[in-house]
Amino acid sequence: MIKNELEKRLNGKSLSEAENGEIYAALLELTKEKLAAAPRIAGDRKLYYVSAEFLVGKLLSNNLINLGLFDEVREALEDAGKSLSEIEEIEPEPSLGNGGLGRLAACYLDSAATLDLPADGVGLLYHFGLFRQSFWDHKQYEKPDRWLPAESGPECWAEKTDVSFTVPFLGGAVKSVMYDVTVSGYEGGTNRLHLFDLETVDESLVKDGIDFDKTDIAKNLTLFLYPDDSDDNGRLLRVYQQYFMVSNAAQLIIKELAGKGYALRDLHKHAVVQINDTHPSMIIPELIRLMLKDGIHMDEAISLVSKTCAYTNHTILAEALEKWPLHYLEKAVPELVPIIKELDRRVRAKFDDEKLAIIDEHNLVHMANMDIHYGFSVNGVAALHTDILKEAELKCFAEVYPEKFNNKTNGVTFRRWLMHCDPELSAFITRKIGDGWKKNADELEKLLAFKDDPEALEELLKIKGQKKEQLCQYMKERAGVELDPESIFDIQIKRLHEYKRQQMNALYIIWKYKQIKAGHKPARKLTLLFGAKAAPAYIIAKDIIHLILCLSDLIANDPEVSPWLEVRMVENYNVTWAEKLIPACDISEQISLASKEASGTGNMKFMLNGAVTLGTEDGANVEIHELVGDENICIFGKSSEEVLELYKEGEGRYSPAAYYPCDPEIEELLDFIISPALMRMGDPENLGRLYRDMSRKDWFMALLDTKEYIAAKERLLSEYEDRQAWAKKMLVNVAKAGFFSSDRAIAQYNEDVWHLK
Ligand code: KOT
Repeated sequence: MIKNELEKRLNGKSLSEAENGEIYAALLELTKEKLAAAPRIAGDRKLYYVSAEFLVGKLLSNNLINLGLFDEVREALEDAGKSLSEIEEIEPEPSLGNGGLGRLAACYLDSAATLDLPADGVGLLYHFGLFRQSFWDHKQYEKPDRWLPAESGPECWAEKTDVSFTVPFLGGAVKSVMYDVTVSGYEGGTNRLHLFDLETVDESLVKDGIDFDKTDIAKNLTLFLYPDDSDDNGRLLRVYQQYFMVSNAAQLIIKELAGKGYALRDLHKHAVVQINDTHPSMIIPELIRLMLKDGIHMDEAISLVSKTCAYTNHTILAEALEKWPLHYLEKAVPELVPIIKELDRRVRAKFDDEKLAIIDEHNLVHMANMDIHYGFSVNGVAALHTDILKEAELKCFAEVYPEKFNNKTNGVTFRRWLMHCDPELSAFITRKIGDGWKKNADELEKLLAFKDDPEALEELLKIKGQKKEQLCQYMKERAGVELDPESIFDIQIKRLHEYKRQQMNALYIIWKYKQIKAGHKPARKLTLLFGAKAAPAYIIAKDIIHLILCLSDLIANDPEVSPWLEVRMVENYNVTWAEKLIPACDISEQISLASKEASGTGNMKFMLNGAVTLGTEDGANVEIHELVGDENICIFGKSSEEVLELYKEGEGRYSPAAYYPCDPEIEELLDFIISPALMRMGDPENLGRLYRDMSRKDWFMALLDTKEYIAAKERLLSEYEDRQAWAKKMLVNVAKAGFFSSDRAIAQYNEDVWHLK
């Protein structure tokens, strides 16, 4: 009995007497014990998923679900007058990731364990995760987010091990400490997430805000996730971090290989390394270095490592493609430089094409190029993205290595993103089609049998209503705002970036505001919800937040408009917020400039929870569109081919001048940004800068699709009023979401790339 097991850990108190904090500590201890008792997944060949980010989110419920204990625990707590969801609030969220790339890594660990594949994650134990965001005076402020337990407080999921490595550092060496987080599979065994920390980190370097002394690297190496890379110290620190991560990973891999009694020469038979974008790319020269030290010759070392490493590309954004000045590497990783130079020399000897070089004529080291030459697999993260890699960005590489390129469309774990965040919808699905879908997501298609069943559709609408009510409650407690659950919930949650075009959504808000002011009242109130953090040094992104917060306030204080329109941006958007927002969503905003969003994974989570996508033909939206058909998604905007054309030099090149000031409708919207009403409320510097940027530069072409976007959104809003027809769209979206299970994605990686079992 769970109740007894918990009370054993409550120092004589009963469940009903205990405080939530005590119950949380007891649950953590009990869950850890159960995890320790679960079988460790083993096999002759193992995957190491190396990533600078693992955005795991809270783990208590996730682990309880995977252990099959969730319902029992929830009921035992309920009987004692306690609520599991309130207890969950106590758990800190480890924000060890920025967004999609880190969250994907977490979903993949969950699925690998579920599919019984031996696959461990390797990353860094940042003492401070992504900054904590707050709003004041319509602006973002950043504070450090320390997630590790206090000396006296309850433990956390990461446990110190006695594994430690020596990493070369500034002519000397530093020592690492490995922490392990147990990763549970759904009703399965366990793998590990290994997070490396530096022995000598000094948290007191962090004073006020997120700034810190970046010079003493032996004391600050693992202090922060992605330190500010806007200055040289920050960028150099990033190289040190990456090297510390991959040196530990390489040493761990070699140690485990030896532990199993295999020779280093057999590395590629027993280990495969997935390089999660280029942050871990230095694992290639580091593995080669360790092999050379062990007496293996360069030719063979290169060949062995090339058969072990596979690379995933997550973006084509030029500014995100890592190119390190050689002199940085000479300073931070001098022992790798001769190896990287040798790798480049071999490329140059083989191919007469500057574009294929690793070290370019400006002495910049192209990390992705090294991965492609010296890895055996290169994959994009959605069909369109992989096509763009093959046909544009990495065309010259695809021509010389066609066999290396493959697509692996992203996926998300349905345990967290359906079973946990929407138990009501999960129960509905199980009532209708049984629970086979939990192990085989394709079975969700069986729901299509209920497409014309008015009762089932009615139930679905009711569940959405419940989730909206729950969100309203949460918003009231958290943010003190009262939303109208009868209104349409239109949600855009993702990092703030110009290519994701939150600014285009803001132009819609201006348009709608003006419509209402002009007396065109909508059929129903519309609630627009945003969640987004802007990188601390990303000025325009912060200006866009400023605009949205000003609009939010303007509208809330206008009695003519506020009954029909509400705009809210949640503070400190994170995984926990996503779990509350996604199930309550009616309209999922996926409006990136076509070709720019490699895949997106929020789009999948929304679809799975019965939201209808309003989106461009970008990333995985393309695949969502193909699956659900025109009827069940709202697509608008220019295609990726058209956009890529518009970026080319010459006559057809994009310019916002084509829309501003010559299109009076667009002109009116942009001018509103610097209107007296808004300038009084906000900061003229921020608003002015954003206005100038959008009207003169508009690098991510928001104006290109604005009118089509407004028309598409209005169409979708009117479709919402036919509730039966809308429920049918919801049902088709849920039914077709099976493809986006990370179980499918991981099975494909295993089949095509890893060959683990
Ligand atoms: C960040 C820095 C350098 C290189 C890549 C990134 C990156 C890419 N961070 N997040 N991404 C996102 O990855 C997701 C998972 O594949 C995608 O769904 C999303 O479209 C990327 O933007």
